[in-house]
Amino acid sequence: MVLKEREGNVLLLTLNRPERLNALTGELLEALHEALEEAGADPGVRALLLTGAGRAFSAGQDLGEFGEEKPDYEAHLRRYNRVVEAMSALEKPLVVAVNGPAAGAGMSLALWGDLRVAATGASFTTAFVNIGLVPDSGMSFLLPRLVGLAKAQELLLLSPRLSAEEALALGLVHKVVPGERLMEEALALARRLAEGPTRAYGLTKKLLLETYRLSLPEALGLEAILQGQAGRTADHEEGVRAFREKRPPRFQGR
Ligand code: LHQ
Repeated sequence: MVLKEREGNVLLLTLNRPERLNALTGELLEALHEALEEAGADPGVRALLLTGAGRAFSAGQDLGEFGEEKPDYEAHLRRYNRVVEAMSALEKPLVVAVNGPAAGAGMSLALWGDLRVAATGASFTTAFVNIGLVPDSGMSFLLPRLVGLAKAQELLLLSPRLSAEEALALGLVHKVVPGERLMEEALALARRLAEGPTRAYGLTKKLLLETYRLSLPEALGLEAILQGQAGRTADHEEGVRAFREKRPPRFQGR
């Protein structure tokens, strides 16, 4: 369901139901959650890369999963929320390589990447209203923060299918590359991040999430607390030493 490959300090995770456009099932979400938790606890993993097998990134919830036995969606969403919480709480950078269509909760998962690279043929559609549902998997939280309220209203109420270039113009992705170069580019980015100051990345992610709901004095206070933590890392010492010695830093992720 989820392929795991290690490349040095980078963990590559691949959603692997290509025959169903990597549509999300309870089983796949469990596997993804487990992989994220494992990666979070493994000091050898310093960056992650998430992509989809085959021609899609993910079509969102597998609409064929439930049949007649449709579960209560509120309960079912706990599986999604565990994944989103694991992605957002991951104290390591997560690159997402959007290789094809990303729809519904599949688009939400793509957006939870800290850096998002798309193939030219990729597309994004919120899809929820098409089947009479509300945004989930953090989409209602993240989308207005990424693109602003007005654009989020449009994307959620009308569900247009955005091309990779349109997604780039909106800031939904950071870079668009030809499909055949997607994994090479995304891996290069993940490798670069895997050589960086892991603790500072983790704390930066935390700040960017937390400060949205804080007042300015609270945000300044949290910055000071987390800067205190970053200031006690070996990587900070190494960064300053390397700067003084006019050489590139050798960060250890500590
Ligand atoms: C699919 C799917 C799919 C099954 C394409 N499932 N088969 C959370 C909790 C609780 C409840 C519900 O929801 C959620 C969160 C959500 O994610 S809700 C949103 C669910 N996703 C969608 O509504 C997306 C539906 N799919 C699409 O909009 C398109 O298929 C996309 C944009 C993903 C891809 O478009 P195309 O590249 O044009 O492919 P296609 O539409 O021709 O689909 C290919 C096949 O895949 C087709 O089957 P077939 O047997 O005709 O070849 C589709 O039926 C199947 N498929 N999405 N989510």
